[in-house]
Amino acid sequence: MAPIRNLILVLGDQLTPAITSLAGGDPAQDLVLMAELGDEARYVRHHKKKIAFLFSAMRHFAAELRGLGWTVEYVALDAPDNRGSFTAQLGDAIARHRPARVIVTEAGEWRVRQMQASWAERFSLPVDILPDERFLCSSADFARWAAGRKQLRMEYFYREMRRRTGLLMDGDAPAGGRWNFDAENRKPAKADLFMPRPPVFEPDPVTQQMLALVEARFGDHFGDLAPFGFAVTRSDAEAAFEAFVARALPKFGDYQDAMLTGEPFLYHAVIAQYLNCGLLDPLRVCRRVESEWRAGRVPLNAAEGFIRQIIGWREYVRGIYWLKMPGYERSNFFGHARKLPDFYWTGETPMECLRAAVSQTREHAYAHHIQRLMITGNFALLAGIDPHALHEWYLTVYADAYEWVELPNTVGMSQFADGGLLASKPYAASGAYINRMSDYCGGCPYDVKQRTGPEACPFNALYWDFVSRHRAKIGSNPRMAQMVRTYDKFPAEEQQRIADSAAAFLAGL
Ligand code: FAD
Ligand code: DLZ
Ligand code: SF4
Repeated sequence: MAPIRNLILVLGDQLTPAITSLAGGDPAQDLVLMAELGDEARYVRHHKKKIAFLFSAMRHFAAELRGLGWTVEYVALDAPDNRGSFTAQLGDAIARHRPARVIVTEAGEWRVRQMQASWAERFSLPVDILPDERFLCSSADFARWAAGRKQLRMEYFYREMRRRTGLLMDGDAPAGGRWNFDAENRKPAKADLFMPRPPVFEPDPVTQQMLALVEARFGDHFGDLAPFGFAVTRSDAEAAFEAFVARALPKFGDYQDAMLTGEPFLYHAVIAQYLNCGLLDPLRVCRRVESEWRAGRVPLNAAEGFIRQIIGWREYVRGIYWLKMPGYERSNFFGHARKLPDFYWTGETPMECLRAAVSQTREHAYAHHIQRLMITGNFALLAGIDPHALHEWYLTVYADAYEWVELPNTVGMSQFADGGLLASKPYAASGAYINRMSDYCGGCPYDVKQRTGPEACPFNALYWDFVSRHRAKIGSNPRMAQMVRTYDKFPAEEQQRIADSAAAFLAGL
């Protein structure tokens, strides 16, 4: 190969030829660098399945790029010249190839972006850090939208994004006359023999090799490697998405909040791991879903609900992340400090809802949104778990977890640790909510109808104890004030029983 003009470093979550660092490059003159790095696999001890998925997807992407004519220097985890970190690996490549400049697309995480910002000085070389155009709203655009607003609310941001993309718009008006059809999306699900399941992709030789390597190097990390069925190529990720569109999307809206024993995926898309690493494009999947609605094959509440998650929530949480980092990571509005209970790792708890959520997380590196928010998240909030420890748990255990999306969902949405910047009220709920939206309680030794005592569902006393403990902080929130008033109407003896039950349960954690 002729002397290298530019060295293009492609990160593990930038697996698309359309990424800005590659889009302006020239396969004839530029060299692509990719590396499987110990530091990235261990900055939290990621789920084994997540590491195997991402490294296999990276290997397949390197092959895709070679097919497009690129020269790729791919540093495998067990290569003798693997330097273990982005900075060391890049330094090594610069010393050997002496490129004129380095080109990267901005990293998704603060931590890695700090590294990128240090490289020009460190290596005495121009380093172009290009915007990540997979997102529809840049950090600067979000900051402009947020400036001067007393409250940031996803719903208003989402409307802007609908107007900007034209998705589900009829001229200037939202399709169907409403922006949001969530009121129709709260149905509990029933067991159904014909429930769709995400397709399973048999590991090819590349993935099989990766599974063995991950077992050898990261065998002590959380999670099961087998069964492994994730897509690791763009075409298989597309096929997984198409299977969702054909089979699950029509009911996505109706059952979005439902939870069912033995059905970890229900009518969810199970595509966040593909979107977040670049195998699927967010705008393209939204346009595809809109076209299904326009063709009359899916109802509007399903299409709108799905599109809102992506152009609304996904973009909104990323905006908040970049607006508030680095301080956001240590938010702790309620001053919660309790250690994360061991059962978040083992799944060993009699509480059936938590056992189910943790067990499937261990097996699939997946739980759907309501399990994350209303089971593991809700429990942590009520029990007063340290939000930073919980953040590290979510970042570790899900195949789709990257800090830019996980942190605001955990710290902001689930733990209200930012004091209400992201969410309009704490997502705190007693066992009654879980009983309404799932079938877990029927198989649980605790009684969801009892509020206090050793046999009562722990969520109940913990919920009212949370309301009582934090009344000063939540009482001014109109949506929580009603709960404070209800608590105040309980007789003093009942309030005492609540405090005693919560304390006894927490002491035994
Ligand atoms: P579906 O329910 O089918 O939704 C479709 C898509 O919408 C998802 O693939 C995702 O890209 C997007 N989406 C839905 N909800 C959100 C949301 N709240 N924020 C951002 N995007 C959303 N999502 C991640 O991608 N990575 C994370 O690390 C992550 N951590 C979370 C932690 C907590 C505590 C909570 C409450 C939520 C978290 N989420 C995270 C959001 C959401 O739970 C997942 O995106 C979703 O469960 C992924 O499964 P799915 O692809 O089947 O999603
Ligand atoms: C998540 C992750 C992991 C586990 N491993 C690697 C890796 O070895 N090499 C790599 O380039 N990227 C990896 N990633 C993704 C990076 O952590 C990701 O680019 C940052 O989180 C910034 O978004
Ligand atoms: Fe969970 Fe309580 Fe229901 Fe048991 S009774 S499954 S702990 S909500």
